[in-house]
Amino acid sequence: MDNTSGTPSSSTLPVSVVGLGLMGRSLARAFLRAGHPVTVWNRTSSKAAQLVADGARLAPSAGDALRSGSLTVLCLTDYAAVLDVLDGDDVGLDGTTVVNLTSGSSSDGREAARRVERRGARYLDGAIMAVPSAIGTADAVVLHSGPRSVFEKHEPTLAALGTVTHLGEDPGLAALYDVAGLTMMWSVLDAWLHGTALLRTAGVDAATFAPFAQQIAAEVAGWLPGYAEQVDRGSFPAEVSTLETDVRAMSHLIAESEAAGVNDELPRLIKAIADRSVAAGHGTEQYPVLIEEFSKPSGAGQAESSGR
Ligand code: FVH
Repeated sequence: MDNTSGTPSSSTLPVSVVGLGLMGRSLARAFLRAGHPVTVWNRTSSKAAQLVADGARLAPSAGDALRSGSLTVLCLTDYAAVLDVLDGDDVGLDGTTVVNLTSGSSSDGREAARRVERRGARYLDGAIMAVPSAIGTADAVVLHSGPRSVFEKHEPTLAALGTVTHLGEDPGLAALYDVAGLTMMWSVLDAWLHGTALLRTAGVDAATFAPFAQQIAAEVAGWLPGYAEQVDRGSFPAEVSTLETDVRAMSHLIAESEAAGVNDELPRLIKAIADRSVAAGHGTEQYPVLIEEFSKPSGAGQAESSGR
């Protein structure tokens, strides 16, 4: 940034970090490395020792930390802890900017935004898609949602943490993307582990299966943009195979799992969802038609297919 006007460059803007657990300490370290004056506060002050040795200032209270930064990053266990801190006696928020990187739900994020903005502060909610050691590198993806103008103003500072993105004005979006990413991650890992369990019964080890599994995962990932178009259009013509054909293959998967003596809960769940869709008349359509099953509460789908 041009600094000839006397305007502070982004790296000289003071930043506060409240919450110095494993993640909070990494965030504070990244701001220090980027050249920011950093104020820190933690309920257990001893966790600040190394950061203070590295140049951070330890605030005597959370309120002091919130007054000291051009923005304050919160990274606490959960939203209950966030409210404990923000509702503290000496905490005034008027005119401050709070970036809350604590994990929580979309409603937690929206509620925190309402409370903070009501007290005269600007608020961004966020989600960290990285481990502490990645913070400060491009591999650390940090999602933000809330007013775009607030994000744009602080983006050069937040960029010290990694690859930062703004998802939209709704403060609940960061948490929603976070959990959408988690459902992808655990579903892929569970599928790989189930496949690994099957192959191990024939003496094939996990390392041998892994490259094949990687290839399948990459191929399926390539289908997503086309399938997303079908979902957004709400039209699911069978271009490659019908859901009925997929359901027959699901039966083979269950039978193979039973015969091999491995856990069959995952294929049974997969087939139960597809069976409901076939029963609802979608057997000749393509797989993404299952969005209709995923878009209603679980009980509703089960009740319909059992005639309840
Ligand atoms: N660590 C990670 O890899 C993940 C990556 C993805 C995102 N998470 C989220 O980041 C939040 C913090 O996680 P953390 O790993 O830093 O957690 P801890 O090391 O357990 O630190 C928790 C800090 O919260 C403070 N705290 C808790 N309750 C209160 C409270 N009522 N009042 C004030 N502070 C509170 C705690 O203070 P202390 O116990 O040291 O006194 C720690 O500073 C989290 O949302 C992850 O999901 C990290």
